[in-house]
Amino acid sequence: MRMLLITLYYAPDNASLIIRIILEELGLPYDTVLVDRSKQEQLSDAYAKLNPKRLIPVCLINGKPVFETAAIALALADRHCPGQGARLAPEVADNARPQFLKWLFFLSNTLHPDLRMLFYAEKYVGHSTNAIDSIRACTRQRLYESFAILDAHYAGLGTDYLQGDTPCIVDIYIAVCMRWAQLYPANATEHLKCAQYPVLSRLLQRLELRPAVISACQAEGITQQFFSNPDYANPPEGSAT
Ligand SMILES: N[C@@H](CCC(=O)N[C@@H](CS)C(=O)NCC(=O)O)C(=O)O
Repeated sequence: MRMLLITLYYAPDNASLIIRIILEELGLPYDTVLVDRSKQEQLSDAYAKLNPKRLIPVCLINGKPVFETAAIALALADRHCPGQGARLAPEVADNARPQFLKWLFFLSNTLHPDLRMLFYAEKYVGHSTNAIDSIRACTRQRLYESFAILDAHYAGLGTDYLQGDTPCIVDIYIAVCMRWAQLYPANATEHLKCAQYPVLSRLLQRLELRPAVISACQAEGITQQFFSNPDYANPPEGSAT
């Protein structure tokens, strides 16, 4: 298969972390470009040429910008080479593919947008404290329900990972979302408690032992236990928010 030239535009502990873990798991060579959020570089005109919504991540794949985390994740996972790195998505003709896509789209269309509403409430309802508190309270309940749906689904699988004994991009996406839900927004009085989702907790604990996950998290200043008992990133460059 033709070689991919990959450049990941990232900020530490942002959605780009999902992509960095996937790249490490796939064993693909890649470059990174820091988008420094302390300087709001994601809002620059140069960045808008890569992603008109000015969101992180963007991944240049053979020189063309791809945005939307799930699209990047799937595009990369589908280019897996047998015998090299982990297989992170069932093949198109695999009977497991529809179920896999269902959960991937659930994450990108339902759970991840709810996280955004929690973290960036002011972008949805303006700056009134009451409105922010109110949307955060509703969104938190929806998120807890989504994690409970995932926990119940994984409980019925009989395997730690969605597809069996090895992880796929859905498992990785869930783990990073659960990490954030336990930490952000940093000034919130309430955060998700991992222990309330025992099956997902096991998934996170298993994932955080993987060398690819360790090297991706360490590169962004994220220390153990990355997902199951997380702490804020202390990155060597840039900032998470
Ligand atoms: N739908 C987008 C959401 C990405 C997203 O929310 N990125 C956050 C960082 S994790 C961001 O760019 N925040 C900066 C901002 O909203 O200005 C995706 O899946 O890639």
